[in-house]
Amino acid sequence: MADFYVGNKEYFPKIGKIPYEGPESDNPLAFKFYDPEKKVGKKKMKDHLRFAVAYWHSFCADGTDPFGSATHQHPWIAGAKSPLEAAEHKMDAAFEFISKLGAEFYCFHDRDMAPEGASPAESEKNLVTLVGRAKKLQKAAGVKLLWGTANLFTHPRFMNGAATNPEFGVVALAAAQVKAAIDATIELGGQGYTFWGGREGYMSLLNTDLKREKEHLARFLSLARDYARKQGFKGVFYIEPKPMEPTKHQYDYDTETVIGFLKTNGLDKDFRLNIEANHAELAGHDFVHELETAAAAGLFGSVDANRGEPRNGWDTDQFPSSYYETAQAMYTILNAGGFTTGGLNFDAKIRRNSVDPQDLFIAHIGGMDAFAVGLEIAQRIINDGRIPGFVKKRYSSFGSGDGAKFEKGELSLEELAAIGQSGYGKYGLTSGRQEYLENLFNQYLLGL
Ligand code: XUL
Ligand code: CO
Repeated sequence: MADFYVGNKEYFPKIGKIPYEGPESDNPLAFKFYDPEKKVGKKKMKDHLRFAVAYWHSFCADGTDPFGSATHQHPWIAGAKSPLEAAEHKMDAAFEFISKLGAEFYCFHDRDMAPEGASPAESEKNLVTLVGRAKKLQKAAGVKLLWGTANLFTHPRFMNGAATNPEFGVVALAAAQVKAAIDATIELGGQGYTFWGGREGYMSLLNTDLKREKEHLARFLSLARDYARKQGFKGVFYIEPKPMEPTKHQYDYDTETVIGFLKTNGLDKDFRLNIEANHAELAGHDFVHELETAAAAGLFGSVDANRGEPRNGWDTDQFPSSYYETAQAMYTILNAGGFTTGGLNFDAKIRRNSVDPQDLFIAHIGGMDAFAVGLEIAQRIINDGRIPGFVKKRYSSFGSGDGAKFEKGELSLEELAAIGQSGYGKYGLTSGRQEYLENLFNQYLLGL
């Protein structure tokens, strides 16, 4: 990828293309571990990891929190004569950033890219205008769209939900927005389309018909799928589970809940899971639990890479930094066959008080390095074979004989019971060796 910026303005003038300098480097604006061309197993690092930059956190969020106003002074906002022009400047800055960082993908919501107009038609026109610009910039910068989505949660009209809104008119307006966002995603060659159910849930059951709302959600997703397929969309649809925030209870609570919902409604052929680390934590799960659960159902798709703050009960969306967590995640992802259409999207934001222009680069560099380390550790575990070998051996009694018959459904409960009685006293006290495996994992973590 070339050093790249458009127009007559460079928005990050003091920063060039981020190089790989290796673990000994003390340059904060260099990768220490992410070496895109390096082969790990059968693929290059960049093809394993498929990094994406999130348009909303990196170019729209301004550090505002419930207690304070904006702290991030985005240079691309100053001097624009209209919201549309501001959106164009923001897009130029976005592609300059993504290109200099060397991420291959990005993700966006319709409203991140183009401002809402005075009518649905005007909003769509704005989006089409910006999509035209994005198409050119994607090509020039060698950047691709991982997935697109519609923001169905910011505007006041969605305060009671979008597809699950009790008013039909709002559901229909949400459809207008999703239709335009699907068109935009197709136009930009998006490999996926994501549904995060921001306000698809409830605040109180006293005013909610839960059964009806869930049926409406299923209907809405089916219609969106049918429309996109009719338009020739070949990519994957993702549902991104989150248990709460902004609603008290969100219908896409966690991976297991979403799997049940997709299968109940015949959506499991087209939809997969986009799993976010911080959302897993809010649901009371480990990130890797959610990944493993999706993989076990054959529905693992993509990742929103970030981390929470274990002592907070909300979505802090911090950049991932724990090698332990990235190694666990990459081990599950590699075992699931790796990414196909999905990737690692940094749904993460720099802190409110990270106000230097280079902070955005440093945050992404750290996140990319953390996953590169995780990938290498995961590959080491697979190559060495002791952990996967242990798990295989642990279940070996199902590999042949009566155990294999049981798995194939060839034993009745009576037969199973008779086998159990004849083996009484022989089985059950085999060590799970968790501490040994944890020690091994720590050795791999240090490259030993
Ligand atoms: C919100 C969240 C969203 C989705 C896209 O918690 O994760 O940014 O990723 O709508
Ligand atoms: Co997300």
